[in-house]
Amino acid sequence: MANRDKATNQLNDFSKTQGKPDVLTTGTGAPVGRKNATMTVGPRGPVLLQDFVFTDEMAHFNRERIPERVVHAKGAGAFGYFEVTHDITRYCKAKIFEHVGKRTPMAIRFSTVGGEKGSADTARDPRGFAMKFYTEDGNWDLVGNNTPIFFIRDPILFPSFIHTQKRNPVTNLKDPDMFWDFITLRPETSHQVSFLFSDRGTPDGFRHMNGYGSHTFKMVNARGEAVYCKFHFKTDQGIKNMTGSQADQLSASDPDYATRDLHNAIAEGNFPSWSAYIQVMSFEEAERFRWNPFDLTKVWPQGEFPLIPVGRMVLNRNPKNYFAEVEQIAFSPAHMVTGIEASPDKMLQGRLFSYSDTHRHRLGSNYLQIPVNCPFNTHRRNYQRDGPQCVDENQGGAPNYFPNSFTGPQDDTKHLECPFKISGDIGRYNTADDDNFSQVGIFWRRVLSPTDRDHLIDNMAGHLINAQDFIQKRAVSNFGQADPEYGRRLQDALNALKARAQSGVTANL
Ligand code: HDE
Repeated sequence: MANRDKATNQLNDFSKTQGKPDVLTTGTGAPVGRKNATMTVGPRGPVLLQDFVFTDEMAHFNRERIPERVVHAKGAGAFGYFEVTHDITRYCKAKIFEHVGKRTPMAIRFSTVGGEKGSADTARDPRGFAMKFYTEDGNWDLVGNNTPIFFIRDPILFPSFIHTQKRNPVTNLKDPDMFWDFITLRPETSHQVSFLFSDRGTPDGFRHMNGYGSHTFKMVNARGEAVYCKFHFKTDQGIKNMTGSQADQLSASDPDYATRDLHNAIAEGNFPSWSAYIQVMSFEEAERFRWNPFDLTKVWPQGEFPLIPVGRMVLNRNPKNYFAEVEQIAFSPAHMVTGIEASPDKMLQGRLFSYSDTHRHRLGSNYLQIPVNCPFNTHRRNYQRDGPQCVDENQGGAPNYFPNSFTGPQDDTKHLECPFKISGDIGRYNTADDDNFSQVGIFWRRVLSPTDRDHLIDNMAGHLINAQDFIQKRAVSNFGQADPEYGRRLQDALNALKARAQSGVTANL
């Protein structure tokens, strides 16, 4: 018998937990006499419209698919807890950080970005790292990636950027011209693109990579004092990446490699964990900082803003049902709790609108009533009522208006957001020429090892060679501004690929 890992053995393991099979029923709970025979006139006759067993089954089958996520369609989920290991109440009053030892149940979904729901989870792509903490003050979603930065710094570019990561609207094929035309016309992408084409762009599964909130957020303590912060989740399993060729092979031989690896690790009791840290910046430091501290294409130097330990995240349960708990889980950066607030980061601000909007499209206006999205560690008490797929008690007999004199839920000023002063002229500020290359140069010279640099050049040239020459030239110029060696080596690699292709052509003459 082939290697029967825990994932392969799921049905065996399930059936061992069951007694005798339940009676089969229709969707209405009516027991079914014979499942595998449609009701007909005589054995050869036509089917009767009265066959509810058939129409009930077929009608539901026709409606099984919901829209996949417009990005991050392929993903894997797990459940566990967040445990506080260090006191950060000097910065944050959020219940999740209340005291050392406190545990908060949580859910996570790892994902790729550009591929469709059935694509390979070993693709060269950032990895989604979306966490939902079921706190007593409601659900807190920290919807991050495995990179501390992102391609762009202005949200209005996102739909166009994603279009270039997907398929050409005519050929329905991935298109290197689209990909590199946008990337090279928007040089702020250079930092994340360098990360993407290094071996960090092909992590070995989901357990051996870090996670980041990426954005700057705001933390508020019990005295109403606020600081800016960033969140880091460092894998306790150690970083492990694949080379481009290893990832390519797995994309063909086992496109669900990362999903399977996560499932088996948890099923075997080998619970993956991450150590959580924050970086903190005061409002005064932010005011004086030498670049925009809310610029998502840049990191905060850890030499200036050291990592402060907070806690650990442990994943110890697989989903009971993928569609119920992973396809339907709905994260939003706007799902914040008392003590955690948004910073002026434009990309975060853009996301605050987008996620709940996309869930209402994909899951319906009552998506927060779906069990995995329910704030089960507290309860939802408000004046929202009705709407399609309203499946809970719709808040029973409580008044559906506010204010009221009949014990409807009341607001409480202790949960007021932290006031802050801000001023400026309203305008559409072009950020294209903010510093796009300094941190890319540091990444190239100080963060990457010599082997990492070799792999980055090979991976990037192998993809860029398929774009048109004028686009290749623009790419070489951009990366050359980050570091002259970076640009030169990329050009050399492109020349070598062209020479090899040429010799292949002449050899065939
Ligand atoms: Fe997303 N992103 N995003 N994104 N994102 C979505 O919401 C969006 C960005 C991230 O496992 C969508 O449910 C905008 C940064 C993850 O279910 C959508 C912008 C980061 C996931 C959306 C960004 C992320 C998503 C599509 C630019 C890391 C998967 C499906 C302003 C910090 C969550 C959905 C899951 C999913 C919008 C950029 C991470 C369309 C507008 C930056 C991990 O709402």
